[in-house]
Amino acid sequence: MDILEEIIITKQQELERMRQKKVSMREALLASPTGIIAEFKRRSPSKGWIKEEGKACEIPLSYQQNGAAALSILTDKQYFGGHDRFIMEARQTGVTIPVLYKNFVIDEMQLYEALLCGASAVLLIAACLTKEKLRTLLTKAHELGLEVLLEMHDERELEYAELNPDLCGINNRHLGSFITNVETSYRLAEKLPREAVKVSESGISNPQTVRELREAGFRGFLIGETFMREPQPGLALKEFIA
Ligand code: IGP
Repeated sequence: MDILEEIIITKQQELERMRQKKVSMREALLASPTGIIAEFKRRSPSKGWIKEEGKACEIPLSYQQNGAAALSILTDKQYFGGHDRFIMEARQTGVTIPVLYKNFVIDEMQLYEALLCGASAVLLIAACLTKEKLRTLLTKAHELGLEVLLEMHDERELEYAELNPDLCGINNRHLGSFITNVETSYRLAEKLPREAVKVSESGISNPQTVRELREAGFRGFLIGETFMREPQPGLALKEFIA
C-alpha cells in the first residue's frame, strides 16, 4: 500500500469517528441524578470578565469529575471570550459527557463547526431565528448527528417547540435587560408539552432552586456564573450538589 492509500484509510477512520453518534445529552439528563449542565463561560456582555485566566483545559474535565451531567462551552469570541478550541481541548483532556456548542447559530456552517470541534448538541435560540430558519437548522443538525437545545424566553416563542427539538430550554435571563428571574421557567414550562425534556437556564445560584425546578418537571439545569465566579469551578459544583 502506498502512502496515499494509507492516508486515505486513516482519514476515513477519522471521519467515521466524528460521525459516530455521541452520547446523547437528552438521555444523559434523563439518567442523571443531578441534571446539571455546567457551563464554561469566561465573560459575558452584562458582567464583563468572570474568569479571564480560566484554563479551558482544566475546568471542563473537573466539572465532569465533580458530577456534571453535561457541559456547555461558550464558543463566541467577541462577547463571551469563548473559542471552538475550548471544546476540542475539553475532549482531548478526556471529557466524554455531552457537550453543548454554545453560540449564536444563524447559519448551517456553524453546525459543521460544532461537529468538527466535538460537540454533541447545539443551542438554537428562538429569538435569533424565524420559525422556518429554525426548521432548516434543526433538520440539518439532526442529519449531522447533533442534538438541539432550543432556547425560548417568552410566551411568543413557545410555538417554536412544535418543531420537536431534543431539549426545550427556558432562559430565565431577559434578553433586553439581562435581569434573571427563575419564575420565567415555572411560567413557561406549564405551557410546553408534558413530554418535552425541559432545561432551565441562567440565574440559578443555589441547590434549593434546582430541587424546586425538578419538582416542576425540569430535567436540566444550565449553570454558568455561579460556578465560574469561584476560584475552582469544579469544586464549587461538587459542593453545590453535595
Ligand atoms: C448560564 P448563568 O446565569 O448561570 O451564568 O447562565 C447560561 O444560561 C447563559 O450563559 C446563557 C447564554 C445563552 C449565553 C443562556 N443562553 C445564550 C450565551 C448565549
